[in-house]
Amino acid sequence: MEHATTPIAGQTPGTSGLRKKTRIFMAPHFLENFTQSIFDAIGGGAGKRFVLGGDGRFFNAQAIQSIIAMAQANGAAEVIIGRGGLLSTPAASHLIRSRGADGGFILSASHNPGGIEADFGLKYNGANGGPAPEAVTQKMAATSAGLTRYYKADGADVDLDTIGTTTRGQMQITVVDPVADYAALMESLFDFDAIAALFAGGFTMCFDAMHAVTGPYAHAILEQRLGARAGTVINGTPLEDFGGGHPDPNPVWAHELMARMSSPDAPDFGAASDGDGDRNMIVGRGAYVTPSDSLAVLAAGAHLAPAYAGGIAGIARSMPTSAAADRVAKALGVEMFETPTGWKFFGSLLDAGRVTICGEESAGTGSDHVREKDGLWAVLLWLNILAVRKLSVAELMADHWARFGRDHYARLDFEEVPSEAAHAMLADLGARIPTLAGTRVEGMQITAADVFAYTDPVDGAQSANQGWRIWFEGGSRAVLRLSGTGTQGATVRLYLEQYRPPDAAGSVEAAQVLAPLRAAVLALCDFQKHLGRTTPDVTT
Ligand code: VG1
Ligand code: CO
Repeated sequence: MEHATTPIAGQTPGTSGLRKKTRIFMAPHFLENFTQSIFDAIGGGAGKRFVLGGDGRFFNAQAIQSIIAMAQANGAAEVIIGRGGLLSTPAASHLIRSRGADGGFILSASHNPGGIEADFGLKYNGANGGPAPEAVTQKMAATSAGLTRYYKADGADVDLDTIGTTTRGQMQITVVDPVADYAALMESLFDFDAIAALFAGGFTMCFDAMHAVTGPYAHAILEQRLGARAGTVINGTPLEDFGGGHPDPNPVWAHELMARMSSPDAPDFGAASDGDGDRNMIVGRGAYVTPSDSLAVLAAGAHLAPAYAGGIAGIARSMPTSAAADRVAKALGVEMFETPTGWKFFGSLLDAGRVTICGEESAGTGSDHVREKDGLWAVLLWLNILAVRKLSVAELMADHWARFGRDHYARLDFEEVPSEAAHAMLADLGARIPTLAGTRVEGMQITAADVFAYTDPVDGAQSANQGWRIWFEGGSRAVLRLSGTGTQGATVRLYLEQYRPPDAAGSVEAAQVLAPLRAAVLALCDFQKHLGRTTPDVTT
């Protein structure tokens, strides 16, 4: 049961758990070492109850069998597993909370592609259902660096396909329907009658599950419970390699959905979710909604859904997310928080009841119903708002901008660039940050610049170096940071935004509004010199 091992380099969790190439996770002792580091970092597994599931990508089932055997050998009392080893990230968060578990292991590399040559990941969520806070992930990394043994029971694989309870040594194994509890939670939050009436009235929708975990959830909730016509959900069967695609819901990777939404017979409403079901993309007929705007629209309209009828306590957004939600918070007279990137930073605010709605520019929105972002939740809140307001997506957006003005926004991703080049470029920028205010670049005046640091307002935890921010005359802002979810080289993210008040809002394209800002930042950082290019791989 006790196996000797040696530390394996590179076991430091990033923005959302540990992500590596699948073959690395499959290498001898790699998964075991990191899993044992988690058990050690949380004070052991003895007597504890854990939720366990993943997004169904290649190696999911095998990894689950290993973690079951390790939970048993670490003395756990129970593991609660989604049938077939499947659980979306928000459904896992809900199960941890509703079953009073001590924590949960979620196997996913989220929006990264899956397969033996692609990516795998493992994240640990605590008893509140949310991602382990930084202090705990730092402990996991430190433990992994000195690990000399792990505990793993021998024995045959557990049957993951039959709902019910069995035992292994001291440990109970409970296999549950991955969808049922989650669907019931959604029904408790939203006006399902109003949404069902919308569909019965001829409203059409296309939901692209991108061959990932949300397929079974979307079929059950949208088609079976709410009466959306059969065929509403496309790519609805989870595949180990997500059909060879990136399960990343943005206009680039969800091109099948985007093509449908701009075709002459486009449905009224389109949506997509990512590998593990925590992200969402919203698109109307010919009208893509940026995630930052979606957060603002959901916060402004949440009171139209039964769960939020009493109003919201506050809103939190990650720092690179646009200020659109800030305008809503101001209008509602509620608190607004700006946190570092990653859902773990919302947990303390949600637990303390300071905020109800949270979101990120990367297509993540959620509320206090779980402690993760939640793709289908966002889709259902959109449907609930549309059902009450009886507007199209384009009309709802026009209405929102007429009231609040518009935060034109773009994120440019420079992917898989050499790590040294990315670090050199940002070190160079970092060195100049203190002296940038008052200088001009490409004809634009810089008004302020800093390195974002965060102190959690609830528990005082501090996080430094969370991205570089530069403000320009006219109120535009640029943010640069390095991705913490990639598995190869470095990815530089450049976020651009420019506000235009209601009287100036209108049909101007974001790309046009942001062009001078984009040129200024590319020149300021000298992307050409450092990265050899000024064209991003993906713009969202
Ligand atoms: C990205 C996004 C971030 C998100 C994270 C996890 O991180 O930018 O907003 O929280 O992915 O999303 P990074 O460090 O690569 O920018 V996912 O759907 O795990 O789940
Ligand atoms: Co995800």
